[in-house]
Amino acid sequence: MARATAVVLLLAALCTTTASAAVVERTFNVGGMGISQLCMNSVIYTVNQQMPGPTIEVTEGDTLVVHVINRTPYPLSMHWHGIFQLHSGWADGANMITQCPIPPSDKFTYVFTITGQEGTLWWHAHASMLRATIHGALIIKPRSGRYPFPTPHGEIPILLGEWWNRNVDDVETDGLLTGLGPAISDAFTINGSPGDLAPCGGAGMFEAEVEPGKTYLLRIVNAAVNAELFFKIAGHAFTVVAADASYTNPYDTDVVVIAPGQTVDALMTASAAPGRYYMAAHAFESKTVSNPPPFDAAMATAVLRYRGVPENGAPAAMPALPPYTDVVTTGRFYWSMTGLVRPGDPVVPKTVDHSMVVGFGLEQAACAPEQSKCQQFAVVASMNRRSFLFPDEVSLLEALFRGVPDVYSEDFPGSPPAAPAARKATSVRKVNFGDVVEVVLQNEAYSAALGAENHPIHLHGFNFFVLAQGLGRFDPKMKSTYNLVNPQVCGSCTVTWTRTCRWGWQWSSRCSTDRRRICSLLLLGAIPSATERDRFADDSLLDMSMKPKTEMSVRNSTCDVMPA
Ligand SMILES: [Cu+2]
Repeated sequence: MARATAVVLLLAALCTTTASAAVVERTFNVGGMGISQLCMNSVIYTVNQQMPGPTIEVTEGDTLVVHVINRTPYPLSMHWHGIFQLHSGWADGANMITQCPIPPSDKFTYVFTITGQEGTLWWHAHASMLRATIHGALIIKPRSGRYPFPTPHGEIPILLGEWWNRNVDDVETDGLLTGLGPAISDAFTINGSPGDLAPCGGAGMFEAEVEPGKTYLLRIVNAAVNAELFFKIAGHAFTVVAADASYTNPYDTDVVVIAPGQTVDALMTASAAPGRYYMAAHAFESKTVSNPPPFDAAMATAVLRYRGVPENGAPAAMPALPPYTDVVTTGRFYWSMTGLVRPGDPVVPKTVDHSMVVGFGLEQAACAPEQSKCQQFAVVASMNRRSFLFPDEVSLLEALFRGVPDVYSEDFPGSPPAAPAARKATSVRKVNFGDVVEVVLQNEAYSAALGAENHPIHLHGFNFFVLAQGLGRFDPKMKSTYNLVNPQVCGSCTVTWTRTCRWGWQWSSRCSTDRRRICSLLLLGAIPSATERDRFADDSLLDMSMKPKTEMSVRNSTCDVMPA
């Protein structure tokens, strides 16, 4: 009896320190904003006239309600990158995958609960390249109020971005017409500003103030569209503690390598002599060809200033960023990470229901008739020789739940076929709710001229365990080296060459480098069995799609407006 009482008291104590779940409601007005950047006046599209857009901060377990009002000329959706979307697949915000895009002058309300995730994620527009300027951080605090590391004195969000001097939708359209993908960007940005070293300085610069001796949590997001980036701060080192809102074992480094879509949480102690220190980011270029195409060699800068040091004080020290092609530093960073396993955390599934090998890469294809600026060939990305074709009348999720025929085919190959070239298809792999899928991701060089390059692979709505990775071709003997104990958990992992991943069930996996969007997407449809569909029948999953909501625009099963 005494023991039972003690347990009850302990539970009561825990309850008093744990805030109850809240509903966090925000309104996103997506529209034009004038900006002066790189000595040019342009109109870009942003949320609430901010770039980066507003940071959303929630506590694990909260429900987030975001009203998105589209005042741009483009159909778009808003994606909550890395959120599990448990029972709320309709709110994932991937246009034509989980919803029709929100037409211009229309609105849509996203509702979802954030369960079992802590750390840094982000949100972005999901249509054309609009996410270059329509994005922001999504920070999930632990409900207990405690981190698995010493509580930092403060937090510094660092959103790394990519900037074009042209309308980014035009850049994307041009990339489709030439078949070569979008033109390279004109600058990189840190929290929206290229910094004072950009051409025609004075373009603005982010500055963070720190107190000597205090430790800060940097929440770093790569919101660039295409570029993998190195990030450093002069005179300071980091301890990585999380990536993609999954805790890692502490990893000490003085450089962060981060691919589009990824996030890294890193502790940094202000232990240098009081002064002003540059933060800097530039591209990591992974292409293996001897004559690589041009890339954006710009460097973005920001400043870390110690409290009491004048803003225009002594010159800030500059960090030595790794060379653009430094594969050694990149490999060390990506391959050193292991997952922090705490009691109650998901463990690596020991049995596998589906084993797949997915070969992916870029190849040359004939110019399509509509590619009016295409000269010799078009670049196509594929997974198992399937190049994803977006449906144009109904989203995949709606087709699944309404049983709309002929929207997709359930024939995505489980291993690379002998086909000599990629073919366009809306091809999915059917798995059941609760199935465990193991995938060997094999980076391929299909074309000598295009070679191979790193590709970040992102699972919408799901994380995966990274069991092994290496250079060259996957060897089944590697299975004996799988890390089944504390593998890194990723939502957006970079595949340098091969990686083996294992996860529960999921909607889709795609390259999150938008340049390849022309291109490739493997869709693994999580198709619930009849019983599971019954289980879902009364919850918000169906509710969001099928039933009119007064504040939500509701369309019939045909998407009226396609993204450009
Ligand atoms: Cu995502």
